[in-house]
Amino acid sequence: MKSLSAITIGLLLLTSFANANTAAGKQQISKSKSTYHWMKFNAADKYARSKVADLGVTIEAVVEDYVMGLGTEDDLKAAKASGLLETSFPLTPKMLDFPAYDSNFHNYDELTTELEKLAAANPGLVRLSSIGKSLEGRELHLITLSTDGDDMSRPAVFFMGGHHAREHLSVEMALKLSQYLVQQYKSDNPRVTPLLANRTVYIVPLVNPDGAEFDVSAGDYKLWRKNRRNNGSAYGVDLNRNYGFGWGGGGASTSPSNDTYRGPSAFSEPETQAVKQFIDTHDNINIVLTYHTFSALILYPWGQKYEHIETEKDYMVHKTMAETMARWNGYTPQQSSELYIASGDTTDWAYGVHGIISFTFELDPGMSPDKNFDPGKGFYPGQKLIEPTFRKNVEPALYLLEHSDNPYRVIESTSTAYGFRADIL
Ligand code: 0X9
Ligand code: ZN
Repeated sequence: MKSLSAITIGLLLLTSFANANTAAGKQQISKSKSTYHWMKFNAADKYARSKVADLGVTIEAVVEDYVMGLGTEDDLKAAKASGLLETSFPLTPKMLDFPAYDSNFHNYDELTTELEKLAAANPGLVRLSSIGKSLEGRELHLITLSTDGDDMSRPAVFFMGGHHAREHLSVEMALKLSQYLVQQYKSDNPRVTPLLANRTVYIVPLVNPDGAEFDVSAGDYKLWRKNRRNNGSAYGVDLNRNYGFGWGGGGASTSPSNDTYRGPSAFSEPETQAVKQFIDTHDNINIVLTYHTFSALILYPWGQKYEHIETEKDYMVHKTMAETMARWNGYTPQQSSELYIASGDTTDWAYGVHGIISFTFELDPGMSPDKNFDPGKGFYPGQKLIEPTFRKNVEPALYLLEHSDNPYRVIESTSTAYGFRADIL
């Protein structure tokens, strides 16, 4: 199930990290008394990968019979005790620094300015509003693209980026998508113009602005993932473990200091509450796509269990759409739990509660100039990756918009093969 790019990652990971780490005397990255460790586990199947996810380690790449993960000092202890750990080493600043040439990424203020400009220059097409406020009071910006004042009368796709603080590339994807659709509409792109005349596009580029700001607040990266909830002993809730469908199941930590901390209760966080409230009140949303980084994957429910979606036609729609989109972006399409079990994520909730066809894209990892995976760039892949990653993901976004009136159209041609009757599609 793994893509070639993932295999390339595997070949490069160990040598690159080993080399980086032999440069003696490098200061280790510290975060709240913790050092981050890169870990390589023997985990040949989804069951073993789920065991790793249950350790609290965040899984960052799946490579043949191994997974690469990231965790704190405490996570490393648990990893050693698990018997699955093969190697590990601490990350160095050089691996994490945000180089000066990456200034094309947008921090919160820059993102706000771009969205304001887009809305001001395109009245009647673009509306900038907010789905709520983050814990620290930042607006959770919402761009609505609709040629109709009543955006809820048309079928919609809801795109999100930035659930995880350090996944800045996902924010750029959502921002660029809003800009691209507007530009193409205005230049009468024969595909985009009719599309925007018949659909509503909702885009929240940055679900976790507090975390993203914290991640870049000191002029370098902090490798931060969660929001900035003060849990007393530690900071942050993993917003992608905080949604309320199957919340509290596997692959989510009960420990506040852990990177996959699920929070004290489902929807305990204002950011996930805002997404929930928005989706709950917009029943024209038929498809959700949430951008993350980095593994080059297209994921769909279930993530909390190994079983397929029980309703066969829903399973087939997810599978068919994921496989179709994979032809354009080259990612690997699979059920989320094929990667590893994780509970409380966005797509399980959106599909589980609302029946919305829901995808997680894990965007591209950073590549070194010789096209090999560069572990130092995995989390911070460099601005050169923004444009090509966006380009390969335009077609999937248009495809989702085109099918948002009735996603089940994608399986009509296979309906006989799967025993469906036309009237239930
Ligand atoms: O673990 C996550 O939240 C996502 N990966 S990330 O590296 N961006 O953190 C993947 C979520 C996929 N869902 C499940 N496996 N349930
Ligand atoms: Zn993520």
